[in-house]
Amino acid sequence: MISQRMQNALNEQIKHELESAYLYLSMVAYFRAEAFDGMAQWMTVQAQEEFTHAMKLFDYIDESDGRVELSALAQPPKEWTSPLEAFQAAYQHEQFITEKIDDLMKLAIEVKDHAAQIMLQWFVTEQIEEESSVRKIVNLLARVGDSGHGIVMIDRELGKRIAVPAVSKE
Ligand code: OFO
Repeated sequence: MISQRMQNALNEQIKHELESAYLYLSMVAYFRAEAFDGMAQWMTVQAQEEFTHAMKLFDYIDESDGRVELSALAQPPKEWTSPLEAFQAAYQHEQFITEKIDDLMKLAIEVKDHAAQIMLQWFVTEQIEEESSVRKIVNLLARVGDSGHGIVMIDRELGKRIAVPAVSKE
């Protein structure tokens, strides 16, 4: 059975993952309003992925004989001054999430919860990819600037991202 401390910390992470989804959905609304439909598509898939992260933790707590508790979500920002600023904010957010995952892993080690350590390993690896994919977009946007042909090409490219199947519980 999961310890109370680990359960509380994982419930807190469910909130962070849902807030990630919420933040990225707010970016979808911003990109659509600015007619960057490709970026909106990319962020839609990102938000969907964040929901699967939350559900992975949800299922884990449930299967470990714990109790999921949901908290109120913070309202995300609504406006950014440019696509670059939005993706920079997404990158900073992913760095924040990586810190949270690292804290969870430290706790799992401290309380000798081997099952949680194995489950969290997936998130440790995932965060490398999460940071990397957003960082690459930030770098591209910084290179082309906020207008002109370059940003149209990036928007078109990002629009090719398609949803991946939900993360398996196995
Ligand atoms: Fe973006 O990885 Fe979850 O939050």
